[in-house]
Parts: sequence; structure tokens; C-alpha cells
Amino acid sequence: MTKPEILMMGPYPTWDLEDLESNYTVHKLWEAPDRAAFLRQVGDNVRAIATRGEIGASAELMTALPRLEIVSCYGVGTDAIDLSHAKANGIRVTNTPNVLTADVADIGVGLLLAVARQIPQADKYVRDGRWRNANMRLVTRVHGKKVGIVGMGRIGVEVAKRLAAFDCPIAHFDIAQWDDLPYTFVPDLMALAEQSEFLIVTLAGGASTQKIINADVLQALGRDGILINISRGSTVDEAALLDALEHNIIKGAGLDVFWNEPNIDERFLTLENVILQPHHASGTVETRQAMGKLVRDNLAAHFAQQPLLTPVI
Ligand code: 8YV
Repeated sequence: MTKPEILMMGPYPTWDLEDLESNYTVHKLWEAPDRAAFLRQVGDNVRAIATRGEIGASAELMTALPRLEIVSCYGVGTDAIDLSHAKANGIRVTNTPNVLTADVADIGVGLLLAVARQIPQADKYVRDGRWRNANMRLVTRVHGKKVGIVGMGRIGVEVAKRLAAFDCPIAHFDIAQWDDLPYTFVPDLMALAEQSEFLIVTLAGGASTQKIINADVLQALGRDGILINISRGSTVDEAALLDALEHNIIKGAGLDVFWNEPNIDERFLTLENVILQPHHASGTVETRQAMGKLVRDNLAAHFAQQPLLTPVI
């Protein structure tokens, strides 16, 4: 039997690639020197796309694949996939929810601790031999501080659980109010920023949340405030954030995500009050194995005409 042909948008770990290559004919778009020519060459036979959260799949790409049946996304965020095009053309879409939630929440808390307690700076302080001459400057406490969570989905709830254990009062803002949560709902983002010492963004990306963290929100968070972003770069107005960090409008930021990844704005690189992560919140061996398995299981279910495990549409 001939193997179904799939288009991979970006690299996956070897354990996934080996498995995919034994079940499918895999076309690696990221390795093609001329993307358009490659798509003209293989596009007619491609029945599935295996993509990643931050790469997605555009309408233009899907249109170049006339036999496309399914887009399987290695990631929970589907904001970079043109879902309305997929829906209109009967293309199924799957993602990898749940398996990465706890890891992303862990990094949210880790970044907060790293920024407030200046853990990377302290490490450098010891390595540079400066400890021998003087004690390090004092840093900011985390436990007991007021936390505002922007976006109370699966990841927001896990961040809240963790910081509640740090005795932090938790408040949150979201488009919809969840009545069954034991945290204060604040229906106005500006009010949440004003009352919070730490603001943690866990929203989904997309047009409705684009630049929701703007200059006014950062001003409201204030000079003692810390911003953590583990959502999408698009949720933050990056020019406003850089200005806020450069002029001490806020105290600091911990960022896993950016506009224009991986070629981030170089102004971040010279700032002392920001901790940077390479979009790696779900990047543990355990979680990436579970994400890859879910991508593969969704594809296998589709080609066996079984129900999809985690359908988006
Ligand atoms: C992954 C993500 O880093 O889940 C998402 O939406 O963006 C991340 O977990 C990414 O999809 C892996 O390439």
C-alpha cells in the first residue's frame, strides 16, 4: 500500500520524525531552498500537514495543496493556522492541548522567580567573582504578592494553582468569566494591572488579543510591577514594552515569546531587567514526547477513518 504523503513545516525531534517516516512519505518544507518550486513539485499529492504552534499554516499554503485533508499541529496554539480557510474547505485541524499545560505553567512561575529574585544575575555574580568583594544587591520578594492572570484558560488555571501555593492573592481577567474558580475576577484589564504586582499573560494568540498588553496597561502595572508572557508575542505591544523596560515604567519582564521569533528585537539583548526564553515553555523531553505522540495519533486516526483525538475543527 502506498504511504500517504505529508508536508512537514519545521523540524520535529528524531523520535517523531522516524515514526512519521516509517508511516508516511514526508516532505520537509523547511529544507527546501525554493519553497514555491518545492510545493509545485510535491503539493498535488500532499494529504496532511504536520506543523508547529508558532509556524501554523496559511490559506495560501493550504491552497497550494489541493488534496489536503488535515493539519496536525505540534502545539496548543492554533492562531497561526487559518482556521476559517480550513473550515470552509473541509480540512480538519488538530492540536496538542493538556499535555503541555503544566510545563508552560511551570515556566511562568520560573520566569517570575528568575526576574524578581534575579537568579540569572546572581549566578553571573558568583561566576564573575564579584561575591568576594561585596554582597549582591537586594532583590524582590515573590511570595504573598498580588498576582494578576490575563487569560484564565487551562494554562492560566495551572499558574494560579502554583502561585496560590506561594500565598499570592490571585485575580484574573478574561473575555468570559468563569464562575467556578476560587480567584477574584476583574472585568477590566486596566483595573487588574493597577492592582497587580505581577501580571502573567496566558492568553491565546490571534486578532482578538493582539497588543492587548499596551502602553497604558504597562503604565498601570507600574514601576514595581513585573510582566511575564508565556502566551504569544502578539499579545504584547512590543514597542511599548521595550519603552517600559528602558525607562523603568515597569520593574522587569520574563518573556518566552516575541514578535518576529527567532529574530527578536535586539534592544531586548542589552536590557538588564528582562529574562529571555527561546519559546521553550513546553520544551521538556517528557512533554515534547507526549506532543509528538498526539500529532502522530491524530494523523493515524484520520487515515484510519477513526475519530480524531484532539480536534480543533
Ligand atoms: C511549542 C506552542 O513551543 O503549544 C504551542 O502553541 O507554541 C509551543 O508549545 C511549539 O508549538 C513547538 O514548536
